[in-house]
Amino acid sequence: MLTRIDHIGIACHDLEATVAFYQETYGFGDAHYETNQEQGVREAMLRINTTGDGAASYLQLLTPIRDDSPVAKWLAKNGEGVHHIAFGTDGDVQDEADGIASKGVRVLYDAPRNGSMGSRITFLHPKDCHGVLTELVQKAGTAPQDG
Ligand code: MC0
Repeated sequence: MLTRIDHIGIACHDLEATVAFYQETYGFGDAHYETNQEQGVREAMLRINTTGDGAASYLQLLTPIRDDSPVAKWLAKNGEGVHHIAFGTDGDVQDEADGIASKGVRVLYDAPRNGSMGSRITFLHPKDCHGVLTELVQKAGTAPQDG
């Protein structure tokens, strides 16, 4: 089941300046920084709130580390702004993706990949989701291999 907005992904050119904007303007706390080579991004996670399933909701600020990454391509076309929304699962992310695929939505990965803070993630095609690139997230510690 999808239980939360896990994060909203925001593409930006200057990660540090964008983090500073969110901290200074809204008072959000320390950022968790990470580089995801596979996705071609450096990112900062700003926690907004904890959620009823023991997880949390975040803003995810993303800047590309390669010109051929999805975020670089998207930034070149659209400029800075909201890039995707991510829903959190309370169970296995592949099971969730399979259920959604059975409704005719294209799942972009055959198997979950590595996301922020040890999570397992997959994506749904924006053209099948009314123009919204949609990510599914299973937080760290809930996959069979984590137990
Ligand atoms: C592309 N499109 C989007 C979009 N990206 N629409 C809404 N939101 C987006 N973010 C639209 C384009 O405008 C275009 O529409 C059509 O989809 C095809 O896009 P494209 O530019 O030709 O690019 P493709 O087809 O090569 O790739 C699009 C696709 C790709 C969504 C398949 O970006 C992808 O695989 N994304 C998933 C991975 C990802 O985004 N990673 C970055 C975040 P028109 O109408 O012009 O044809 S990594 C992350 O978030 C991790 C670290 C985490 O959360 O832990």
